[in-house]
Amino acid sequence: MTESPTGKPRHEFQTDDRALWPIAEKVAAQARLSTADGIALYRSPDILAVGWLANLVRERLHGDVTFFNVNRHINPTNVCVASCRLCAFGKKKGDAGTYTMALEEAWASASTGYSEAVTEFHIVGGLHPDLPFEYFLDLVAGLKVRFPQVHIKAFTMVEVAFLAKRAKLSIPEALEKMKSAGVDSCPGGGAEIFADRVRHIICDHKIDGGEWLETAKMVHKAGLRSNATMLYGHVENEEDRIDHMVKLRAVQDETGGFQTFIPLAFHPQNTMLGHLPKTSGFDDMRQIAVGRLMLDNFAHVKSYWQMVTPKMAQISLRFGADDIDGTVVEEKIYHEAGATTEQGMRRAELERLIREAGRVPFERDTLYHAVTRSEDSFTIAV
Ligand code: V47
Repeated sequence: MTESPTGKPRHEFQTDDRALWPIAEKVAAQARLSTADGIALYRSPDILAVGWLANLVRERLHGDVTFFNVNRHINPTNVCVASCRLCAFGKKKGDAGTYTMALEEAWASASTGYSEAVTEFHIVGGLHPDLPFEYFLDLVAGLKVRFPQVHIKAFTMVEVAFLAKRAKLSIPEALEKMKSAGVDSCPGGGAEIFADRVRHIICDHKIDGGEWLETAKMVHKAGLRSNATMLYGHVENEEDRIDHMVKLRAVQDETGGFQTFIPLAFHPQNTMLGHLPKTSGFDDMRQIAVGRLMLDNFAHVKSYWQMVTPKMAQISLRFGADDIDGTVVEEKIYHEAGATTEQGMRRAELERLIREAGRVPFERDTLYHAVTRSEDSFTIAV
C-alpha cells in the first residue's frame, strides 16, 4: 500500500489526473482551495476522484448524518416587476395566470397539505409593484400568531432590498420591522450568478451581485441567519461559478451568517432561455462536489431533491451533500419551469431515501437543531 496525496492508503484515493494531486494534499491538510484549484476540479475527467475528495470533507464534518426538514413553501404572489429570463414563475401585473393571495388565503394555505407538523414556512414570491410592505409584515405576523412554534424563513436578499426601497426604509430598518413581525431567517434565493455579464442576460432587473452580497451582510448583522444559492447550467462558465463561490466564501469569513450552500440546477422550460438544454447528472454531482470543496467555511451543502430528482439527491450524499431539504408540500417556481419531480414528499419517504443511500437521517429545524417527534407534535433541542 503506498501513500496517496491525502496521506491515506492509496487504495482509498487514486486518480490518474495529476492536476488533482496538489488539491488532494490541500484537502487533506484542510487548506483553502484557490480559484485555479476550483477550475481544475471542474475540468477533471475523474468525477469519482472529485466526489471522493468532497465526500472526505462531508464525512469529516458530519459523518453519515444527513439533514432534512419538515417544511412548507408559501409563494404569496407571482406578480413580479423583474421579468428575469431565467424564471417561469413571475408574471407581469395584468397578465393571464397571475395570482396574489389574500392574507386569509395565505394563512389558510399554511395549514393545508400533509398533516405532519411543519417546523418551517419558506416564503418567497414575486416583486409585486403595488403590494405594500405592511402586507408582507401582516402575512408573517399572522402566521406567527396562528403557528407560534413554526420558524419563518422568509424573503430573499432581492425581496428584502426591493421591499425596503418601496417602503422608503434603509435595509437595516426594514429588517428590524421584518424581525419584529416574526421573520426568523432568510432563504438563499436570488443570488443566481454574481458576474455582471451573466446577470445582464439572465436577470437584468434584479439587484446586482454586489448588492446581493451587501444585503446578506446586513441580514447577518441584524442577527438573522441565511442561506446562499447559485443557479447553474445556463449561460455561465466555470470561472463565473468559481467567482460566485469565492465571493460567498469571503462574506462568510466576515459574518459567519450563512448556514447552507444550495446549488440550483437551471430548468429552462417555459423561460426565455427555453432553448438551453437541462443540466446533466454529471454536472449536478460535480457542482455539489466543487461547492463542498470550495466553501470550506460553510457548514452545510444542500442537494435540493426537487431540482436534481430524488434519485440524484441520493447519489449526491456521496458527493459532498449533507442535506436534501424538506417536505416542501407545494412548489411553484421550478414546476412552472418544467420540473418533473413531485411537489412534495412525506417525511418517511425522505428518511427512506437517506437510509437507502447508506446514510443516517436527522430531522433538523431551520437552524439545524434536532427535532424529536411524538404523534403530530415536535420538540426542538436547542
Ligand atoms: O432565486 C428560478 C431559482 C430560486 C428557476 O434557502 C430557478 O433553503 C431553476 O432560492 N430553474 C428560488 N431555478 C428558490 C430558492 C431556494 C430553494 C430551496 C431552498 C432554499 C433555501 C432556497 O429558484 C431563485 C432562482 O435561483 N429559479 N427559476 C428555473 N427556471
